[in-house]
Amino acid sequence: MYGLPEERNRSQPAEPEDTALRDSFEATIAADERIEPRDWMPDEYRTTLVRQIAQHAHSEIIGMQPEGNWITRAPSLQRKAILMAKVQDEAGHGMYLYSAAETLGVSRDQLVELLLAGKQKYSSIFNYPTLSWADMGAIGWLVDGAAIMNQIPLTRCSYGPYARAMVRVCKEESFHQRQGFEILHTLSHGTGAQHEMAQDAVNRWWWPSLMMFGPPDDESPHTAQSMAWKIKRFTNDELRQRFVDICVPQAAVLELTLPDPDLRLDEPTGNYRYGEIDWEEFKRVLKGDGPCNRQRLEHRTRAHEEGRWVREAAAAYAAKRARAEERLAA
Ligand code: BYC
Repeated sequence: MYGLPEERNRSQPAEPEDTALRDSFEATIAADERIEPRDWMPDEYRTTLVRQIAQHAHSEIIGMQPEGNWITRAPSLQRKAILMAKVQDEAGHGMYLYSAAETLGVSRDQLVELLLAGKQKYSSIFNYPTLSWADMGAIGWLVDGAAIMNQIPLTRCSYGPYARAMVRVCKEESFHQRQGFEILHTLSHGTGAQHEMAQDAVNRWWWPSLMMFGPPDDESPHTAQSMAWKIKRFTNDELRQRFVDICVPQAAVLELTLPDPDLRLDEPTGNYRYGEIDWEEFKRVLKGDGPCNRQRLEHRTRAHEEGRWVREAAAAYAAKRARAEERLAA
């Protein structure tokens, strides 16, 4: 569907400063049209997209672990089937995203290597443990809810393949968010112990969910340029605020409390003001020192090694079929 990186590199000018190409790129962005893989783009635009899309893809794949942990312990067959489907969806999202990144001239293998070497990030949220079944509800409601808030604007991202991948991802995330809400609703309206379990999960996932949106705007090195390129449509703080505003009434329906004594409605703006986020914790998790960082990467590395024979067998089979087709065509 898309040009191979080698092909595209040949068609690109040796001099990226070529003003006509740069002007055409800027005009496309200004007109709110899409940049496509064969179009000329500044190196920094390409690098930013690879960084963000790769981090996003890795998050989907590493994000399978906290929930995968509960598949064998789901409280009913129906819950188990739903959770399995959700975790499989995350794998699918990872695949669309690696494919979108490949249109920028990097291979999935390269990106996976960078992840396993600790040279590319994945979302901070997946470095927290899932301690009870209620965590499946809190992840769906809060983590998938935050993900949708961040990803819906990405369907309007200036880079075509990323924007298109986001359309389907968002539809599936929306189902994930509702299933999480439903799990929490069932628990919070169940026995006293179940209500307590739901509240405990929300207490643990609330603050890390707010961190998912990234550092505050005045400490976010990439936001200004990504907004100018229309990769990001809203800043980290804008999306975080929208998320808080949506969650407050939903928490009331769930009959659960958000663990923030400073949360209050600011009448003039209609926004909920929230307390101080522990940015030191966020930085620690990003540096690899969160509760589950080591475990997540070790698990991913092991799964990658154990899956090597499958990748080799699939490649050998594809080569064999290609040879057979060549023979038939000759
Ligand atoms: N965690 O200048 P900033 C899901 C990094 S998965 C880790 O604001 P940017 C799901 C950032 O990369 C959904 N790192 O950056 C799956 C940058 O790093 P560098 C995951 C973070 O890119 C399974 C540095 O901090 N969603 O839904 O403008 C089960 C400075 O930040 C985080 C996405 O990936 C973080 N939370 O904005 C359930 C969305 N925040 O420069 C659910 C796509 C920031 O050192 N990504 N950093 O490399 C984005 O929208 C943007 O990249 C961000 C950050 C808003 C996250």
